[in-house]
Amino acid sequence: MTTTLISGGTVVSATGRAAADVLIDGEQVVALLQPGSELLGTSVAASVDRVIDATGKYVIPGGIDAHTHMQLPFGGTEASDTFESGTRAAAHGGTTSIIDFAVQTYGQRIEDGLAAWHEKAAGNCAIDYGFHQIVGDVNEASLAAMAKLPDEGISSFKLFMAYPGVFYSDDAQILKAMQVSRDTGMLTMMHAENGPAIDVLAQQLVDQGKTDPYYHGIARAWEMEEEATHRAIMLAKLTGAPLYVVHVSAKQAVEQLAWARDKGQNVYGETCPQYLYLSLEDQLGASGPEWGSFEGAKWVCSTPLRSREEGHQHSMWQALRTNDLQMVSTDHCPFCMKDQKELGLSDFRKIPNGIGSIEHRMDLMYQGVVTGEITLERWVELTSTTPARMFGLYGRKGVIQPGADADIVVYDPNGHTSIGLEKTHHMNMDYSAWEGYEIDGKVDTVLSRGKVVVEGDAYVGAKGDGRFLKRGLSQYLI
Ligand code: DUC
Ligand code: ZN
Ligand code: ZN
Ligand code: ZN
Repeated sequence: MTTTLISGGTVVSATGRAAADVLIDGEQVVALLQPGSELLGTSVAASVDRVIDATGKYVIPGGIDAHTHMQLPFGGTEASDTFESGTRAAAHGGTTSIIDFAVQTYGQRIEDGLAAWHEKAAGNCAIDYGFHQIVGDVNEASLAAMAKLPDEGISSFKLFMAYPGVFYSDDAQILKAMQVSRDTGMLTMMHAENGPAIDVLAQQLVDQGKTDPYYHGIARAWEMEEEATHRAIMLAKLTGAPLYVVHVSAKQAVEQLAWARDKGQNVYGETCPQYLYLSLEDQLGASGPEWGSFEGAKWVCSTPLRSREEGHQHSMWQALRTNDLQMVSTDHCPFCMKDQKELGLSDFRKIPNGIGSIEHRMDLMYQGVVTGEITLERWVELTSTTPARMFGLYGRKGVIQPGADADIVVYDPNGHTSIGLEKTHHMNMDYSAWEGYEIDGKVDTVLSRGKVVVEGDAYVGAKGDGRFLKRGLSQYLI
């Protein structure tokens, strides 16, 4: 087996940092050593197969993006990244594991939806991958199938309070699914927006001729997120289910989560880079030579971008510091403008919802370290360690310690990353939602289970390197 030493760097964990060399044997970390250590009179560096020089750089556990949608069927089209292109872009950006959402559509058996997802991913991924299960049709057969998912290594499922007629669950269905969550220890993940009310508001806007992308965010008012978050919390309280609210963007939704946590409830939340950096005002002002005011379609996602004037972005950063929100995922759900987003040219409701960010999450969050929003350790915690613990991967992933998979990123704080379609973009999209963003840092080297997959700007891994991750129950359960 190949032995590797990552030498001279600063190893950063969720709880601290130290100068240390990381010794890897095959796929796993075997030791953290004093810099320049010797073994039986010989330097370790001289006795390994390969040395990666990390002098002046950070050595961190590889990023875990716990919310992605490769090849998701949505609005009559399909998310444009395949498991192959999406996981390769992830690797470029320092993410070494994803948890994607297997989909059960309405009328489909969960077993069949899951099998189809395995088929899409198997043999195609650049990095390790796990699944959550979207339950799009809560019925008696689904409830029975859900209870067996932990045996398959799937320890979380997602329900939607939005998208009536597509993925939507009503309160009765949510209650029953949450009882399965309570009984099995599976985490209930919730898309918390009041879909039926949003659909009425959206119809009224369209009837008034307000069809531009901007109105997507007006219809999906923060009150709809706050209300649904509260309802999800109360149903979780009643049933005793552990709850994880996805893509939180409204400060009022965070207040609901903080309130429930203060009362001792097992409730967690994630936000995404778009809710930290981008705003509804940016979307309103967006206009370009090719798409005019339809330019705003690039940032149509749900939950939507929120008003900066109302202070949502500020509140999301704050919640990441105070641990009212525990992690950052991307909700990577890319669509091209051509042929995909443009389906909604005359009606914002027909724009497929989603933003592609999988490649930039580690960089965008590192920029929060540079600007003083979060500490270096919190960066690692939000992007790797907590995702591992939350979704039953910790020990193998999310930490650099003996026995852990050698999923490691060497990150250069003196490097620079210019984000843009013509620059560092590897996602299968014809635009970047992050065009022009400048990051004071750069992914230098990425290892996935001991194998170097990214070196500088070059991808040196292979399709099929990534394996399916059977996950245990959340290590946050009490
Ligand atoms: N939100 C998105 O933006 N895309 C896919 C599904 C979702 O909930
Ligand atoms: Zn969602
Ligand atoms: Zn999603
Ligand atoms: Zn790159």
